[in-house]
Amino acid sequence: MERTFIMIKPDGVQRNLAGEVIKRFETKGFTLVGMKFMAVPRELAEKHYDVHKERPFFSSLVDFITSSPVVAMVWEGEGVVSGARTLIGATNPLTAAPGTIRGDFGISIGRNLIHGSDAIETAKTEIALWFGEDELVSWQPAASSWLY
Ligand code: RTP
Ligand code: MG
Repeated sequence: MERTFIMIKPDGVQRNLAGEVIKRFETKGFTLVGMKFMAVPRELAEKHYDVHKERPFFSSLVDFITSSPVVAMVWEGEGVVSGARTLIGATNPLTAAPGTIRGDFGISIGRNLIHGSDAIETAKTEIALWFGEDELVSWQPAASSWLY
């Protein structure tokens, strides 16, 4: 089954939106298989955003992600990588559709509340970067036979 890496960024945690975000993923029907509340070491933030290392906003992005705790999660389900990006909405919260997490709760591109892997291959890399195998739980929720 497909998995994706989701992180509630420091602004999402500070604004008490962690429960709201988790609720949206749960009620959609995706399955939580890993979660941890953590301070992000700078080296991990730099690796996570390595693809953006030449961009002008890279160091401020790493400063932001390491500034306050995050909730790191792995969610599972059919089409969860693109499905999660749909729940999250466009990168700029001002243009993200209402009904999406960024569209409902954000204003600024540098404070867009949540990260979601952008492709299946990226998700595999990010999950391996953030979680050990022993931190992920494979399980079958009773509701899945009513979802699929
Ligand atoms: P994310 O990786 O955080 O899920 O966001 P994303 O795919 O929607 O956007 P991406 O292009 O990967 O950019 C990563 C994060 O960098 C910040 N950003 N700032 N100031 C800027 O122009 C700018 N552009 C991007 C955003 O916080 C974005 O989430
Ligand atoms: Mg991205």
